[in-house]
Amino acid sequence: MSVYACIQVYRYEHDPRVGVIQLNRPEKLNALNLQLMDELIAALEAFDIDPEVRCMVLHGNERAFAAGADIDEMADADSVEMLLRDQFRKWERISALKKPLIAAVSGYALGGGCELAMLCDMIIASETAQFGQPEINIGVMPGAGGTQRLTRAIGKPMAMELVLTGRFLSAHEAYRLGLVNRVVPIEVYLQEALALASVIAAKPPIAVRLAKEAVLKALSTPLEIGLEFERKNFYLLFSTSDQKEGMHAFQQKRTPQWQGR
Ligand code: CO8
Repeated sequence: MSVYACIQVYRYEHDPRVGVIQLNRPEKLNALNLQLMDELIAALEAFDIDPEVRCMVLHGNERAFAAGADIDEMADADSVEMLLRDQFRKWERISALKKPLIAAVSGYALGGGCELAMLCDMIIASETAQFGQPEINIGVMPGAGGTQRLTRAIGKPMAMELVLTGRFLSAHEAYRLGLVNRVVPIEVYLQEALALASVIAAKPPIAVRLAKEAVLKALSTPLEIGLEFERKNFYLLFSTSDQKEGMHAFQQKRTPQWQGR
């Protein structure tokens, strides 16, 4: 039995190296309340240190990935209360995860839901997915990374339009703008994300980890520093047995057997 009230945690049946989390407040379109976020972060961090797990998938249900932070928890708060609660700072722990995290998005990914999807490393969208930062319509603005991550993902003019109008992006628009990796029929969006996770789970895990770190570095550093970081990670991999195995297997024309060391 799950120890969590607002999420379901399980392993992909065809590949137990893939850890899966489902947001599970369907009656509230998976609105991200404090308890759900605490549970989600705890479950992600548990997968992140579980040696059997190599990649993670986060999904909601067909109607909603998540329709935002829970408005009921914020509606009557004042600034000092919000400041002291500082609930969105801990969301950044998701961006510190070492293992890749894939969002499988169907239906609404709005406000904090869009911000949560953008905290993931890749997004697989169903044709029904809708992305948006509609906080302007309830008198506020994005507060969990929307102005920063959306702008980096789709560029200033479109991010500005979405944040200032609250308009939703369709899945295909989101794909054209580079926000999502691919758009697939609703019947297969979760399978597609799980299959992608399974491909990554089969790769040498230390190389995956250092490569993920290096790609993320590109978002927060000037090119020169990012290139230096990349080179150091590349050199570091030469002390793994998986580097020897990978290159020798290539030379010997056989499939490599990864040790994760
Ligand atoms: N919070 C709380 N409850 C919600 C939320 C939410 N974000 N979204 C939906 N719900 C609830 C509804 O209240 C409703 O509950 P009930 O049945 O008890 O009345 C239930 O979910 C179903 O929703 P609807 O009846 O509204 O369903 P519709 O199909 O008519 O509409 C929409 C779907 C368009 C998605 C609509 O629900 C909606 O507009 N939701 C709010 C979207 C929104 O504004 N999201 C942004 C929230 S603010 C935010 O995320 C800030 C994040 C950054 C953090 C920084 C804060 C400091």
